[in-house]
Amino acid sequence: MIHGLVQFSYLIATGLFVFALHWMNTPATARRGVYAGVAAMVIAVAATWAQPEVVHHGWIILAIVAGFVVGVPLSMVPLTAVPQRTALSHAFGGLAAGLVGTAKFYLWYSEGAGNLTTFRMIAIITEIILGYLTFTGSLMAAGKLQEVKWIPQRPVTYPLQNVSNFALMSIAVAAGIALTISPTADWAPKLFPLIIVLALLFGVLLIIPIGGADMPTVIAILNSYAGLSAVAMGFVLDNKLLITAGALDGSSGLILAIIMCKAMNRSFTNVLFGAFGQVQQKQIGGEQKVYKGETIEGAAQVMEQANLVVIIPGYGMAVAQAQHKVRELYDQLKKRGITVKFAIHAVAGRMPGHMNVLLAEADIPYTDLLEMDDINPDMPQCDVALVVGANDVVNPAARYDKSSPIYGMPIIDADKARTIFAIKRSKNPGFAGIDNELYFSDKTWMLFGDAKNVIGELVKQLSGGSGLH
Ligand code: TAP
Repeated sequence: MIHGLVQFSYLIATGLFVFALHWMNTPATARRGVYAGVAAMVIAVAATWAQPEVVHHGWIILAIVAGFVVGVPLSMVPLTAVPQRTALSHAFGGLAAGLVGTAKFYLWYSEGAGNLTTFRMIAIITEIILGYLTFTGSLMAAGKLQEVKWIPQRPVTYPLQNVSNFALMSIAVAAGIALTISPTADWAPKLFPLIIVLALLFGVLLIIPIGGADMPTVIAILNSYAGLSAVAMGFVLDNKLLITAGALDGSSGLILAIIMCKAMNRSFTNVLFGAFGQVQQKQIGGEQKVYKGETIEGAAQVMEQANLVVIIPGYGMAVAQAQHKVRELYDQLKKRGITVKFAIHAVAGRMPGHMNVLLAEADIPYTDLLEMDDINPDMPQCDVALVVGANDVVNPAARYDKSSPIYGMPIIDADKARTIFAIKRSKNPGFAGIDNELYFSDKTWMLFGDAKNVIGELVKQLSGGSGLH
């Protein structure tokens, strides 16, 4: 009876996980998606706990308390730190899978022959290799994104790097095969830790040659590794929910990584082995180019005359938390009958959907958020392109400069607009570490300053000057 109820609850939880992912497809239903995911997780934990095989209730309570102690502060990080927060979650997931696989191996080994079947051994080896490498790989990724001092941000490369990494992994897999063939041999418990150490090491070495700008993509790839290790854990523990939830996690991570790679025109191999971001900063044309500044009054006047204003947000809008001021600017322009659209690049900011989340928070209608392919054809008719803390995603070098680290990445055609106003605080480059010639164009005028302040000033100018307030 209880077994049937547990399985039924697992079915409900699986259904809710599927719907949670589906609802997260669009901002309009994303919140519902989060609630569905939370409900599914609560059902999953409760149903697992209700199983009669569970004898150590104290340990479960302790684990739940520990989860809260770590999880609640983690949930409070600013939006800009969500990628590294996500990486930490994957690290915990990977570690859990690795520890469960380790515990199960030694338990079954001690219980004698017959327990360690070939099927179970394959599942355990897959689980620990993926679990432990996800653990250290995700910690490294989180550290890089958090700009932890002792972890280099730029890719670290050395001769024969890929070959030695591959050799390391091959040794781990070979040891795993040996263990699968002779799981009850005397040497088996001694060989097992070698696989763990190699997987832990591989996680670190896998991330070292990858630059900071590729970290969000790598995190999505690690997401899929964590999912796959959960699938293997499901087979080890004979838990169907872990298998389905792990498969959903693994495939969604993979799909996300593919979407990001496409948006940057990069291949998986390029992300994992391309040492992106290693190219040294290059001066445009060798000569000193100058930026043209514009006053708030001047910029406001030009905007007032426009028919179409396209706002292009980037990472700087997130840093400045300027989305609410952007909303006020949007309102001011709309009041004047000006068409205002937002051009959303798939990898603007530091995580997928970063701009959408911020603009949705400021209640900007979804219908005015246009993806790159939908807005680019309109850019030549755009009177004003307002770049709000975006840099790499509007850098025209991506179109033609083969030596540029962002070469081939599709960009928002801000440079095709009649006038461009660009808001940023300094002359510093964007995440890829390169200059942006858009800022030196004849049609571009810089509005230096923090995005929230500059847009606030623009709003003041428009609301005061027009007599609308
Ligand atoms: P970035 O190229 O990183 O440029 C952001 C700009 O914002 C900087 O030039 C910075 O200049 C400015 N800024 C920072 N704080 C600001 C503030 N408070 N007020 C005003 N401006 C501020 O951003 P992007 O154009 O959004 O491009 C995203 C980058 O991340 C791309 O290289 C992309 O490939 C990479 N990436 C993103 C993702 C995802 S999923 N989003 C995934 C992988 C890689 P100042 O310092 O001068 O202010």
